[in-house]
Amino acid sequence: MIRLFANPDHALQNARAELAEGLLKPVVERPERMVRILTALEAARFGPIETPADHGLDPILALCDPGYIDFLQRAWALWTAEGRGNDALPLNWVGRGMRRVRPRHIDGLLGYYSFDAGTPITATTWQAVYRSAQTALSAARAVSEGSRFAFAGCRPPGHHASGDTFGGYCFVNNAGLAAQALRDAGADRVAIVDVDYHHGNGTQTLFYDRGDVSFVSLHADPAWEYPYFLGYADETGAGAGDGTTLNLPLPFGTRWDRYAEALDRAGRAVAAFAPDGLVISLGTDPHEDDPISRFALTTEDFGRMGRVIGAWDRPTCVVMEGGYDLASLGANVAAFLGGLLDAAR
Ligand code: Q9C
Ligand code: ZN
Repeated sequence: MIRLFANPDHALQNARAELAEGLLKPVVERPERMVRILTALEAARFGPIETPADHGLDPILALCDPGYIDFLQRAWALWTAEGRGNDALPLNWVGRGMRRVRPRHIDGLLGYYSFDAGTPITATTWQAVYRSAQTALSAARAVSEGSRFAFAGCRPPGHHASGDTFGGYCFVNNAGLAAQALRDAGADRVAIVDVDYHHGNGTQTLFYDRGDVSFVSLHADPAWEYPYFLGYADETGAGAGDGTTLNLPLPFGTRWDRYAEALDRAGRAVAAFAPDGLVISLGTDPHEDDPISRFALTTEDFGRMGRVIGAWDRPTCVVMEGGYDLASLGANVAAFLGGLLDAAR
């Protein structure tokens, strides 16, 4: 049995452009993505799509820097106070030799709290982000109340955001909120497995030194792919979290055979950690037709992925991350969830 939740305000994140390849290009993380996912889920008849409950700001503030959350809530007002009406993008960052101070001007704050120029803030971004977070919290609640599976149709996504940094179309780490919610509801250990094409740098950072939440990620080798500055195989955790991070970088062109081997390694790590709950950061951008990615999985492969992960046999909260090929996106998510359910029968 699976419960499904979707962000009713996802369309409020509807930005115009991101800086890419030296140009302002139309954003690829757009509302039509969630329309496609929900249409496919309805067609697959997994069950009703529920409106998430409001769990308030407290769980967000428990995982994130309050100064950062305050910035997200006020960024648009500070931006428009400069006489600007277009979407806000950062343009300046701390370089080597400079100081990691918190500036006062909005342009300084945007750089202080971000790591790329591809993640625009609009008038209604905070509302969309807040409700996306509530969607993940509601799915985690469903799992902790006994549902074997839950799906959080989060938009905007979250896995590139740490507790104080936005980037990669992400602002608040929805998967991290779900993992912490499972912990707070009584799970002693939670594993997060991230199958988005891009490394989940924000999630890794949030839990790097924690022994109670492990992070396992399959992604394109960051030596060649975004986010470039995290996600290498030698990052394995620190302090109490020593050995609880596992990065499995994969080359461009990766197909199911190679992916399945890495997923098997991920499964062995999860089994060894013996978690009481599992959070899956589901990106469908490993699909062969994804416009910004270079893996070669098919829709059928997402079904295989779901069956493998379902066989790990843990209460599982699936949190939506990336995936930008509108034609296959809905089918890929439905195939993955169908695979999970097949494995549990
Ligand atoms: N020309 C997620 O999948 N770089 N984020 C895109 C496109 C940023 C992806 C470059 C990719 C971020 C959640
Ligand atoms: Zn991605």
